[in-house]
Amino acid sequence: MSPIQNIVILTGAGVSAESGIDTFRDAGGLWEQHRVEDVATPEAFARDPDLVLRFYDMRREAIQTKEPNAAHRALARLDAEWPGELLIITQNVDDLHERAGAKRLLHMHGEHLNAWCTGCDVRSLWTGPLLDRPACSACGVAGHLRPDIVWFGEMPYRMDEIYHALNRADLFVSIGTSGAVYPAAGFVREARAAGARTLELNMEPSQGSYWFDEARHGPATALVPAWVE
Ligand code: BJW
Repeated sequence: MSPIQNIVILTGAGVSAESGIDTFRDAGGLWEQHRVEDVATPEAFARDPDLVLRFYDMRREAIQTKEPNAAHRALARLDAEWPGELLIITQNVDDLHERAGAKRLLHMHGEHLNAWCTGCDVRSLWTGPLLDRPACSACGVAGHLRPDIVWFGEMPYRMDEIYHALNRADLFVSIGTSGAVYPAAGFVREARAAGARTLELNMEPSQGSYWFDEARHGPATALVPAWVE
């Protein structure tokens, strides 16, 4: 087997669970408390913007009280020390990877701490509430800001970069994701087809566990540091 040089890591809500951020599909997760179609689609936002903005204002406020955990820190250490190519693709919209120090990081489903002005198409840092329809800091016009989150039916970000990295990967590692949401759920097959070894680190077998060469099950704060060492 040739030595590993290029690593692609996909992370999901399970990596932030032990920081106190709810996952989506676990018992007690966000989708048990809210109907996806009420809060995470462009149609929901068009139908009831107040409901959607209130949901995201609440989550934006909550993540600012959370801290990175041992899994985020281990990945940041790997990022700092790995001499080859490495890309952390996160589906998470929190900022815990970057607060732990990760640099080679890409948010494919957007970021809680960004607002997107659909008037001028500028995305900017936004830590306060959006419900009171503030003005965009770029164009100054009020009423066009929405959470910079990729909702169902919308195109995830930076897909060209992602597929480029997957096609160069020698090792693909999926951490804390259920494998229920596409296109992320298909990355393991893409990387495999390009010849990568594939590893899953998750609390339980994911929906796509069949596609992994190896799977380790347990909490991310134990599995990820142990894998990185
Ligand atoms: C632990 C742990 C611990 C717990 N330690 N582990 C039919 C077939 C195929 C596709 C489709 C279809 N119909 C529609 C689609 C497309 C759709 C889709 O996939 N739907 C499925 C539901 C079927 N996808 C889209 O619409 C996407 N866009 C798209 O496809 O565009 C077209 C396109 C085509 C081709 C190429 C490119 C584009 C957009 C998807 C947007 C997803 N957005 C969300 C919501 C954001 C809003 C918000 O944050 O409020 O993103 S959905 C939600 O799910 C969020 C997450 O990023 C995403 C993934 O969830 P994740 O991270 O896996 O969390 P969970 O909760 O599911 O799993 C957690 C896991 O962790 C579990 O396994 C636990 O066991 C584990 N865990 N604690 C380790 N301590």
